[in-house]
Amino acid sequence: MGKAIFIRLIALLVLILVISSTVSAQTDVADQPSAVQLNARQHFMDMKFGLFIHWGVYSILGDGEWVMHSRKIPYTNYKRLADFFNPQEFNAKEWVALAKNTGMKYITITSRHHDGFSMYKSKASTYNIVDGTPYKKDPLMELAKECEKEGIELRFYYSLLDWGREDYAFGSEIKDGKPVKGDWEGYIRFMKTQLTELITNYPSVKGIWFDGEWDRKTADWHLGEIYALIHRLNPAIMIGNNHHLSPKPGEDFQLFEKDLPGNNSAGFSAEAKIGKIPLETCETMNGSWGFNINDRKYKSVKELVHYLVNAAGKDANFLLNIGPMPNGKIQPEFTDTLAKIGDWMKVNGESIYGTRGNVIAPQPWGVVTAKGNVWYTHVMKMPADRKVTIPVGNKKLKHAELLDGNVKVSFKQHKGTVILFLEKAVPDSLDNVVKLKFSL
Ligand code: FHN
Repeated sequence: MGKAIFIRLIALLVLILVISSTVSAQTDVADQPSAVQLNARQHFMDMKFGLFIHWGVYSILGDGEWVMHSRKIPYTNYKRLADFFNPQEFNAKEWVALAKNTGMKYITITSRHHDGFSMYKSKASTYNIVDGTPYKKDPLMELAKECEKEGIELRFYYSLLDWGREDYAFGSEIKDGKPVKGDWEGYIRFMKTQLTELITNYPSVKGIWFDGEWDRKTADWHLGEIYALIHRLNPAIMIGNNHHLSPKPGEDFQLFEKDLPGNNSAGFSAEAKIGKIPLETCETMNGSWGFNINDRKYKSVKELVHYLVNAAGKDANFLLNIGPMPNGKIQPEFTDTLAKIGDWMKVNGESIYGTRGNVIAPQPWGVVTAKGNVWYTHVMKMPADRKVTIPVGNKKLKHAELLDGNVKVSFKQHKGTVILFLEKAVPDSLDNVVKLKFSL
């Protein structure tokens, strides 16, 4: 072989290597999060409180979003619900104002749940609210515009699982990483097209919240490609996946369902080790995600405020769910409770927003959140002697006051602890927040 040919061969080889590494960079998640992603994560942790919305054609039957399964409705019959879905009273302004007045900083709404119905205008499936219902309008577009106007972040829930599509072939056995029936590659392509629509047609969207991976634990979901696609389209979008497992490469926040991180009280998170990315926990206002006309197990204002505070104490955001009615209205039991949570947030929001948790382990009386040299002691269960002892190490406490009313609190610092004397606190208050200012 001549020297010139040899050099050409080497050059060709180098070119092939460069091209293949570029291609893999486009289809795989990056090893390290970008600065944009890291910023988005910090901002997300600062927001702390969001509104989760489960809304779809299932709301017509008033029995939750799993009604097709619980009532054993064949998919061909279930699909006809779209013919009656006409939420004339939906008003994006009212929904965004509700979130804002509750003290929430973001909204995560179902763009498509397990029934496969798209709540937005999708070219990839006519089974969507614009092309498949008498309503003919796109509520997600209206929400996106209103959220942008009001400074509320918008995020989309997206179901990986689909009960109705032939390419998904729900119920099929999985062999070698894919279902035996259906068209797995076709289904993955379909999802990529829909996600591209959601990101490019709603450019203000800041997060994608996946769900349903647990339906096919042994399938190859092509998540690396899907995550890389999302971050390529918009690096600032945060990806979370409710797979109930430890975080996977490419994910920006870890989700916990009906569960404070580390507690596994709902039984979903046995396999989920807490990772190094931001955390979020979601919970329902009664017992249902989608509208359920019979579910009257409403959680009290106190329970929900405590959930938010305990989540913040564990460094997690709280995503509180509502299931709007089929007419687009939100039931008064929810709006009343949310208004009261909003009142609490107006006084105490400073002890939640922008704070970080895991300052000290949760105590019998409550938790601590912190912002630099300021700690917020959340006394949710007042000790009978009205004294609270906080381990503070070698930090020097300068000043302590009740956040509600700025009432000075007396204290004693002793051997690595601070003892607060809370005789001026209201014992049955939802949460007596004591602001502690330490010296620098
Ligand atoms: O099956 C869904 C359910 O309908 C709902 O969307 C919740 C929300 O966290 N996630 C799934 C169950 O894990």
